[in-house]
Amino acid sequence: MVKLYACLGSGNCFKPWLVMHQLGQEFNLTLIDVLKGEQKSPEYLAINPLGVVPYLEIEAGQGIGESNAMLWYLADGSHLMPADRAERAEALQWMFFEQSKLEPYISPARFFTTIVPEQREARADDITNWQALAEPGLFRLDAHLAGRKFMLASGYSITDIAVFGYVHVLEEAGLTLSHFPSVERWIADVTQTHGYRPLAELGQAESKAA
Ligand SMILES: N[C@@H](CCC(=O)N[C@@H](CS)C(=O)NCC(=O)O)C(=O)O
Repeated sequence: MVKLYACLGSGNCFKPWLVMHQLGQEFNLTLIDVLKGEQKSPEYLAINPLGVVPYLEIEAGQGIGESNAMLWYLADGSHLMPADRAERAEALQWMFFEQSKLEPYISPARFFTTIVPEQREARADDITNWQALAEPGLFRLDAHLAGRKFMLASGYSITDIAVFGYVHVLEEAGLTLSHFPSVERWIADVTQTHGYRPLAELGQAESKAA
């Protein structure tokens, strides 16, 4: 059985967790407390030398880093992977967009606004900067989603899940969802898809390996 190493509250960890729930795939979950630095422990570095989560162990000694690569692996051959060649390329396009134009700004703004609010004041200038850097990507995403239900024409896919991971919690980064009305409508549609589970449930029910 595959094993997901993840931390609570992370949009990146949420992505493979949600895909496995939506595909009905069994998995083990091991929680890593990044606030305590467990991702840099010798035990964890022996599993994932990059020292970050998420990490998907597919068998002993073999695993995948990078959340969007995990989605690609997990969805292979399923209804969450677009069947059309051009759409698979479009899926990758949006996954790279998510990791270059959205996640690098929404994630730290959210971290210092909501996850460690005691550091919010000290990082106020950085937060303002990250919010400003996130906005062009969010306006681009909003324009793409205007008039379409999901990211790809063929319907709900890992493309939506990759982008959803951090975009659906943008208000926790101090951004304003109503500025992006098509994104707001799309978020509501994603939460209605089969097997959807919210980020707050990550770590609530799964078996937790040591
Ligand atoms: N691009 C990577 C990002 C991985 C990442 O930076 N994970 C964060 C949590 S969301 C982490 O482990 N941070 C702790 C650290 O960098 O030490 C992905 O999509 O998986």
